[in-house]
Amino acid sequence: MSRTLLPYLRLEAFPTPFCSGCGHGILLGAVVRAVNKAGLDWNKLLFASGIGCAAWIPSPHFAADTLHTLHGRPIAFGTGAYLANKSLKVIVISGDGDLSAIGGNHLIHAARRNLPLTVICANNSIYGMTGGQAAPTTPCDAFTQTTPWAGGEPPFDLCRLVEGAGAKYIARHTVFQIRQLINVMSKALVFDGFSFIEVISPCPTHFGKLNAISSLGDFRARLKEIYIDKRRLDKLTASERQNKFPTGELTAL
Ligand SMILES: Cc1ncc(C[n+]2csc(CCOP(=O)(O)OP(=O)(O)O)c2C)c(N)n1
Ligand SMILES: [Mg+2]
Repeated sequence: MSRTLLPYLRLEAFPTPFCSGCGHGILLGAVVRAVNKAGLDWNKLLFASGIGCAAWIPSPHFAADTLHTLHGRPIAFGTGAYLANKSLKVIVISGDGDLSAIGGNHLIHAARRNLPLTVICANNSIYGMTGGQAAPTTPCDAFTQTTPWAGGEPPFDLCRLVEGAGAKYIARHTVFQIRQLINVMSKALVFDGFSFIEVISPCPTHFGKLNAISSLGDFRARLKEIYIDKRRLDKLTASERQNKFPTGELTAL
């Protein structure tokens, strides 16, 4: 992190609680860079998160106002804060479980109502903090603590979910695509209306261990197979596109 960005971090909160190889730390750095790139005033930001590993990204690490709330409820808290003070820029950062399982209704209705929030979903395909249970984002063939037989249920495509609900700025990247990720996040942060960024983040401790992905290099290779630039994906046949997800700026209306 460059010296000019250090004032935006609470240095006494480091090192982060994230496991070795977890993508959430990369996302933490990317958010700081994206806020800086977007030219936002840190004194007018409110970061809201729920409960989970991802919810620790803003709080306690960012030197801004942060609300570390209840599981599934960061959008509700963020909406209330915005209504009380419309000069705030509210940025929700939370996990896939938090935002699409227990908090799934808040997510789709925030998109439908075009609330002026930026929601950044750290999707590690699992409930990380509670020990690796299946989430609505867990691929069918993945093993988890609660699906030891794999062959589970089909996952949500979170970007299509919020698109269907009416979101007008939607993008997805993995934490391995750091420049692209910072770029779309900085655009989302100044978008006039609801914006949604899905960030694919590896969880070596639970997802990796249960699915025999032993190194970060293996994670990267696996994610490269699944998350493909939307222009490249569009050229594949329907059967080749199965179980693959587009990356990039997916909707910008
Ligand atoms: C009402 C309620 N239900 C369940 C929990 C337990 N719980 C805490 S975090 C979590 C899941 C976290 O998964 P995710 O949001 O994907 O974040 P990650 O840890 O994977 O980053 C659950 C089920 C809780 N704290 N509160
Ligand atoms: Mg998760």
